[in-house]
Amino acid sequence: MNAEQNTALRIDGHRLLRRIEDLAAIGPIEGGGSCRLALTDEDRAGRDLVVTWMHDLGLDVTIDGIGNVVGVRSGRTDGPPTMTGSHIDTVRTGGRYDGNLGVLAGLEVVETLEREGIQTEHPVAVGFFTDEEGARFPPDMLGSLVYVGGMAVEEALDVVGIDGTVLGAELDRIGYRGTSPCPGPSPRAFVELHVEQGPVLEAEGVTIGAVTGVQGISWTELTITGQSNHAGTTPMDLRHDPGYVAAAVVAHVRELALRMGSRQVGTVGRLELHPNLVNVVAASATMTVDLRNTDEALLQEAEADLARFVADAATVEGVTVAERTLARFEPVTFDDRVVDTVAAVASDLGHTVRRMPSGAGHDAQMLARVCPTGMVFVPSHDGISHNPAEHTEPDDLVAGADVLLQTILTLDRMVLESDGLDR
Ligand code: HGY
Ligand code: MN
Ligand code: MN
Repeated sequence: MNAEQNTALRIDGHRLLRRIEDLAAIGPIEGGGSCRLALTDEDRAGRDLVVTWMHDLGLDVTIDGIGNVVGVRSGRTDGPPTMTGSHIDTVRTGGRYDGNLGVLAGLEVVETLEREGIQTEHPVAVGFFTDEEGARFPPDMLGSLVYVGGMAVEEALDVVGIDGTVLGAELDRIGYRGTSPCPGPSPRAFVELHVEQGPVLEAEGVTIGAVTGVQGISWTELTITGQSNHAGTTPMDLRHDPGYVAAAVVAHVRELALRMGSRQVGTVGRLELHPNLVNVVAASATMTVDLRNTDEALLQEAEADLARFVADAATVEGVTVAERTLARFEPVTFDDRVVDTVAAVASDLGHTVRRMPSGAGHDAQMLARVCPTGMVFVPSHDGISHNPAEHTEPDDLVAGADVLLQTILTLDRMVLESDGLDR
């Protein structure tokens, strides 16, 4: 089949939608979403299902030392593959498309090439990375960060989760500590399909996002320690109340983000008091602050502002604060050749398309460290995600997968840096 005939190729939308349903049925939660926190039994079951599909497609499946799973379809030549993929772990209140769409659309790409008997010039790889969400074991994008050599696998295996478990032990428990080396082999190019998880595409009536990059991410855990005391007998001027400081930090994060404006966002997603009882002034408060900005200097400014506020509030209340960085990634810009290809393919397929940055973190931002990388977005209804109500129209899901297919075929015909290198 020649390149022109290839452009007529389309994925099997019904099979894609069916597989999304099949995967969503693992770890189901009320409202139609899924809970498959990284390295839980539900994550294992999801992994087992996708690995079965990979084997059914005849892919050469490898599992590395942090549990990343990659299936490779051979090309006419050997060497680094054109790679796609994403993640299948979810947050506790996950939707059915976040991550899953990118992995299952990747399988669709392979199945379409198989169905049509197309041999690509280069191998094609489809992968899912461990613990992209970072909600149980921070940081987020942990598996892909290890894959590209941004974090030593030994360090990652020692990460302690929010539930007190150790990542390596949980990886062993679910049977997904593989033998393939970390870091993994760099692909020749990487492109990830993902739901936008924001309101822009739907609001503008655009079907495809050609993603230009990912904003910077800063996750900090604060452990505030005060003096536990009786709620009734302790005069207000004698209190050292970590709960009060935590509440002040929550209010300050909102005020800081609004004051900085532009693309600054700030979130306190986790807040736990101990002993968390109605008649006890808390002994301690543990909380997380998620700050993001597309501009690194502004993100640093937001971090410094937060640190000053926390220090001042702690001094006034007479409490101590221990700070721990859970994740810190600078903004990432994707490769113009991949971004341009996504935009051109989308237009050629007759879809409306706009370039845009990503508000959410993605495995692609890690792969961008080692190869030309880009992403394809499809609209999220009402911009909702990390919520079981997450929804994307079936036609948009299929459109995204067709753009992914044609982008991979276009990249396959391109000459890229790693082509022809003796590996
Ligand atoms: O945190 C994020 O943006 C991603 O969902 N892991
Ligand atoms: Mn995701
Ligand atoms: Mn997510």
